[in-house]
Amino acid sequence: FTKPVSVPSLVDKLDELTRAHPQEAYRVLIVDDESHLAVYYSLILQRTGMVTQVVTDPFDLIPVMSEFNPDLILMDVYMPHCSGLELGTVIRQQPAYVGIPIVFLSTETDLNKQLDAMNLGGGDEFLTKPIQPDHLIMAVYSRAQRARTLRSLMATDSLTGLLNHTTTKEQLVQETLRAERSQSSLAFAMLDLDHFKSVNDTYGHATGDRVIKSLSRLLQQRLRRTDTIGRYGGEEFAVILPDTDGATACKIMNDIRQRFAQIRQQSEDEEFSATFSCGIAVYPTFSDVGSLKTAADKALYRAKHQGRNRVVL
Ligand code: GH3
Ligand code: MG
Ligand code: MG
Ligand code: MG
Repeated sequence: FTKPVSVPSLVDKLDELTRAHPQEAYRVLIVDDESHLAVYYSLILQRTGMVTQVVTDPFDLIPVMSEFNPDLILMDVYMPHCSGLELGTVIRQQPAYVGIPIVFLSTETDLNKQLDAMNLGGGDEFLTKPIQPDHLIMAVYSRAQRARTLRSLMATDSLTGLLNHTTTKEQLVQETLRAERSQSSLAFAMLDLDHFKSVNDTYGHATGDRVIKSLSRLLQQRLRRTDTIGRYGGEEFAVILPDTDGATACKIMNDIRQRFAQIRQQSEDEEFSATFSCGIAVYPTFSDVGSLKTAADKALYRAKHQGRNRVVL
């Protein structure tokens, strides 16, 4: 550091940031066989508003990972039975964990061993004990922040900022499980812009893109925070409405359909309107993700067949 960081002010600043967005607090998994050290690091990070979990037995790591869902792993190198290097290798073998930063923290000062930890153990950084609290905070914070940003870029579609196809599908799996657990209903809607080929042919691809964005904005305005909106394909969207029955979902989507048809879309030299068709399927009428998707798709096909610009359940 050329400019020393003052710990109290850094802690206050980060704590303030997390207080404003508590659900966005970084989650740090601390792996160290010496529990007093693990607790010490944990307290330092918690003071900045981060959420931590301590693992002192390396064999607990993998089960805890899937439950805790960490943004970053802070890991000791020398532990009984299993080294941090071996654990790092195991973590990196799981596709879901490839992007999680691993920061090693050890008394090891031999550079070659440190490099091994990064090369073989999949580590992103090697810090040495004892560590200054401000150094620990910054190393963890900056890596967790970058990992979050990358993760959210990978989950979203660049034109609209909506969830992309893969993430929308994952979300449908999660929401269906949640509906099952809470014995509630869930509506899944598929939307497809009508005669979009001719919109592109008549007004150009850039205008077509603006129509896609206008539907994405309208969906974001009209739906609840707890609803999921995804760009499912080029001019196709998927919407997940938790705790919603078929009749309510139809009402909501019909309202959006009418509002969308009224938007004056702008091309270079004229105004026009665009419409979409929508097919809806409801859980538990269709009780697994596969049949929900097929049923929504079939309903969408019927909406197209019956003349477009309509919602079919
Ligand atoms: P239908 O009412 O039956 O859905 O007719 P359609 O013309 O919309 O049907 P189809 O699904 O065959 O065509 C979709 C068109 O949407 C084809 C493609 O050129 C256009 N499209 C797909 N993705 C994008 C995109 O990102 N931007 C633009 N501008 N056009 C897109
Ligand atoms: Mg140790
Ligand atoms: Mg289509
Ligand atoms: Mg279409």
